[in-house]
Amino acid sequence: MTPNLDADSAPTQNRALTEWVAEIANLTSPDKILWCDGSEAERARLTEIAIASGTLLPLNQKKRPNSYLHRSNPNDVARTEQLTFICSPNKNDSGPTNNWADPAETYARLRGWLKGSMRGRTMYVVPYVMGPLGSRFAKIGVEITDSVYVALSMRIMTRMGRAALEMLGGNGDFCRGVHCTLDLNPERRLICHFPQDNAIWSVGSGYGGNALLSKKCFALRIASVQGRREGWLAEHMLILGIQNPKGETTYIAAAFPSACGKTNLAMLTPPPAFAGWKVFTIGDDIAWMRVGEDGRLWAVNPENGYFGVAPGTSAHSNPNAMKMLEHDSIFTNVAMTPDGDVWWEGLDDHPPDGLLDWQGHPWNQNSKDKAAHPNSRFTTPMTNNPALSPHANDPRGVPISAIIFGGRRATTMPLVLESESWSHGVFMGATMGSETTAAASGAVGVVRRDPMAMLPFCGYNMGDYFGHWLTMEKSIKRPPKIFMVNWFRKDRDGNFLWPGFGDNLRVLKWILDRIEGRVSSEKTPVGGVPKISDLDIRGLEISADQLREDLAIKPAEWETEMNSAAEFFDKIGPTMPKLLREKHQHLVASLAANGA
Ligand code: OXD
Ligand code: MN
Repeated sequence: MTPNLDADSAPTQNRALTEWVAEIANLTSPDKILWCDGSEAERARLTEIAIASGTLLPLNQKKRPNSYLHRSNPNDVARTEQLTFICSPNKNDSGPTNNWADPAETYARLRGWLKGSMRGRTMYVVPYVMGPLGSRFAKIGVEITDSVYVALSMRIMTRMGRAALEMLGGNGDFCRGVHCTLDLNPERRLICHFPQDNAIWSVGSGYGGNALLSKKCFALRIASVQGRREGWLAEHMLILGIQNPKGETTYIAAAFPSACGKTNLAMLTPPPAFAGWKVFTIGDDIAWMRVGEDGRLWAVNPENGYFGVAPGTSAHSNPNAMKMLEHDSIFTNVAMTPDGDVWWEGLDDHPPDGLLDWQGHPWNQNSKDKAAHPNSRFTTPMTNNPALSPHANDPRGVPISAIIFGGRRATTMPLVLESESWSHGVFMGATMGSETTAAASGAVGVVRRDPMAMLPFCGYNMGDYFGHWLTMEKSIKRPPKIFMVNWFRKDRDGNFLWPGFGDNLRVLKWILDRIEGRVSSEKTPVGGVPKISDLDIRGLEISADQLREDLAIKPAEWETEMNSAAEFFDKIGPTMPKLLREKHQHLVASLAANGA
């Protein structure tokens, strides 16, 4: 039986929305349509439904109130870049780094798959706002989904429900997201973006990065296209504020590929020697940045929660995260202890006896597989974060003084590197590479070019994206300084050269000193590096040799790096900005002059 599709039963006067919901309901034939209002009562109701169906397992409610475990289908544990498509009308608009499919053919194919697909299921209509309410940055999306896990997760990750419908009003536009899990068969799994229609269709996966359409699909792939059109930037960046002992706060945005420690950096706890310093989180994954009237770049975090990687999260690596996960969180694919708590590799050195692994099988220390999936996750509201910035909801955003690009690199990349100018910083971002991680399906630990950490998330031609970054210079009269960092360089024996985590504040402090002109940097062919004496290493056991090794620029390694960057630039082809090619040639020549 088709449910009541009468527009009068919808909690909105927006005809475009009610007609679209009716169209998708007619296609998918759900038993029920539920318009999510975002209320606490609704959360409780949906949680009961999820528990009854086995989608959520209650954790020990004394230890972790309102927290649940979700076990996903083992074939559905990470983003699937090979199944992710940009369906722009013109293939060149998606560019050589994205998969492209013809929009009309793709719509037809997906409609075929979705016909009657929600029979026996509830269709959740999830309206949401990205960005602080009342902000000029804010945008609306609506996700239709057949997954109660997705509906509950969207309530954590976005400003979901009534507020979105109020903002939408009778005529507002919105991103149309259709999500249907089908039977989770990888043969019928596709994540498709139609930037020209402000639309996303995601089918056959329940994994967060594929299924929470607000996140990678809207806030990066679709929004990057909107940002280019409207003159702003949608980036895969955390945003943090650093308060010095005088009480002055400086804001930094930083791009790192998935599972390279963005969440840890965004809520860093200063080392003991940094008494009086504080780090505040604005966001841990995505930044939307616009030029303000003062000529500075201002940023908001469009999200309202964190979808972070669990393994490696501990009282040492991220004490704030450990606090924020104490309640109101959904864990996905972590291990469960006999008393109904969570566990993952890196949480501590003592996996408790009697663990169930991420698939619910008994696990012990002799088991050959990990207890938690390497890409197991937590979903938690940002208000749980003890380090949340008082400006996280500020409609104006925060002014950005520095942009950092970072990768996971065992060699080549120094601890920190300063660019000479905006365009040189864009070149650094464009030539960035990183080792792959478990956040995407496929091989782990292979270096690939991942410019600005946006390779999987740029919704249009990457050459045009670089061009857009270069063009932004004209309107940013007071541009942030651009840096690169690498926390992951190793010595010859495979040991990390830098302790990382809270000690990364030492590097951020040097960056602040450079912004204020308090220290100088040493010029190298690839950018500026700190003088060892300018790095604040009070209370840190690290030798000058170790630091020198971590800051070393080795021309032969850079020659290999630039060869790989050249291959990438060639792959981009005609849209690759000439200015970046010239910078590349110039760098290769100066490396040769330095003995590469
Ligand atoms: C994420 C990712 O989940 O980048 O943030 O994969
Ligand atoms: Mn991410």
